[in-house]
Amino acid sequence: MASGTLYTYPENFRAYKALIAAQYSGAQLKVAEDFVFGETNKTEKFLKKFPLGKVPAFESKDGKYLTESNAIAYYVANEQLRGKTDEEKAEIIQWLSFADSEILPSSCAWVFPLLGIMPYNKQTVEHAKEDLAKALTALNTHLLYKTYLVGERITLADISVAMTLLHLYQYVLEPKVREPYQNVNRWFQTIVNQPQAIAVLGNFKLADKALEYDPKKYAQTQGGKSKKEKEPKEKKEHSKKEKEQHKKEEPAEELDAADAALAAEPKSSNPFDAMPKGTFDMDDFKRVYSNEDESVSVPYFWQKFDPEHYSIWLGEYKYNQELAKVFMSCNLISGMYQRLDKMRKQAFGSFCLYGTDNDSSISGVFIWRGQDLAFTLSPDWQVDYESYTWTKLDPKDEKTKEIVNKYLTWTGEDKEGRKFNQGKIFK
Ligand SMILES: N[C@@H](CCC(=O)N[C@@H](CS)C(=O)NCC(=O)O)C(=O)O
Repeated sequence: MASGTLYTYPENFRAYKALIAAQYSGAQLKVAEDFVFGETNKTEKFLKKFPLGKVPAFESKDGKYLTESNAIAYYVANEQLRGKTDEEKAEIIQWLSFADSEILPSSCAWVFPLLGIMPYNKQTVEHAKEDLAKALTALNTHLLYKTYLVGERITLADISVAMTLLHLYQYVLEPKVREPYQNVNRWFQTIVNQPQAIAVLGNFKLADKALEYDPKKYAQTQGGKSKKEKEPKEKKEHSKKEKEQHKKEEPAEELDAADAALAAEPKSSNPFDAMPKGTFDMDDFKRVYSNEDESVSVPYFWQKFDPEHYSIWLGEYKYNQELAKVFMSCNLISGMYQRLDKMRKQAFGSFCLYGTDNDSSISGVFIWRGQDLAFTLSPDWQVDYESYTWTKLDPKDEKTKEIVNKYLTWTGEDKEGRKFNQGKIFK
């Protein structure tokens, strides 16, 4: 009988496959106690055994190494779980592949933005929901007259598919959304309520209400990092323990899914390109602003600004009372700038932090081509904008001049009289 050590972080749905399989087979599967995700799996010792540094990873008692959650689950399973006939075995492989290719990418694309570990993109999420509806409908039809996916007893097919659906049932498949999939719901509950599954998962609770997208969550977890930077990010509200693990590093599969989802987005041209150019030369102004003193660049801006083709917007952060450390607030600004990267060519911004730790505010101005709120032009630009109040300023109004000049020169105070602390330029 298989016995050995499983390396994983807590509550990893992939590791659950092997842990549940071991409950059926009686395999001695010990979870490595001192494993720290993002540290242990990056050590030379670990990489020597498992070159990709991914988990779950398995080390047998007699020194054999195995990766890939499905393979580990197979190894620790018994005959019942692996299927008895060639036909059953083939069907089980079919369902394992179905879970990995028809469910997992869409589940990640839907759930991860809600957990704040991937940017929200309406199109991508809608696409994922459509794909999942197809997969769940197929599954529902298959389960119409069947208790289990393959044969008459639980197999690895049930365990793997159910574990791949875990996040969906946990976070988004609220009663109304799961209603069309009654057979899948019944089957899923049968699987997660088996004593062998309860021993691993505890009592699993289906979502009462779908998680809602919170733009602040992603903005705060990302700080100044770009979408594709593979650096530690905080994850979600699972359990405290898991949160600690995830603070150390984001699972690559999540990043891979994030990248896959991003790659699936249609490549759109820059929405500013379709707008008339006007006479204001953004690059020229940026050059002057960077190289000259503000006593030169600010008058230069007003002299050159073309109000017919460009607009000025005041942005005021809505959640100032939640701002804590100054450096974290500055991260919010630079994070927003990074996520707006594609706007750079036709936009300029200056945002400032006023006040000190635990008593501060963020506000600033953007100037861009066109007369509308630019963030609505591209789903890529919508991560942060709902966290701010945006007011279009009238370029002819003297008050606008005062406001813009304050942000261009990084002087003055906020509405509550907090002093200027730091500023960041978007150019
Ligand atoms: N296909 C693999 C995926 C494993 C995987 O992506 N694991 C993630 C965590 S769930 C990981 O260890 N990432 C760490 C890294 O890439 O550095 C499986 O099913 O086991």
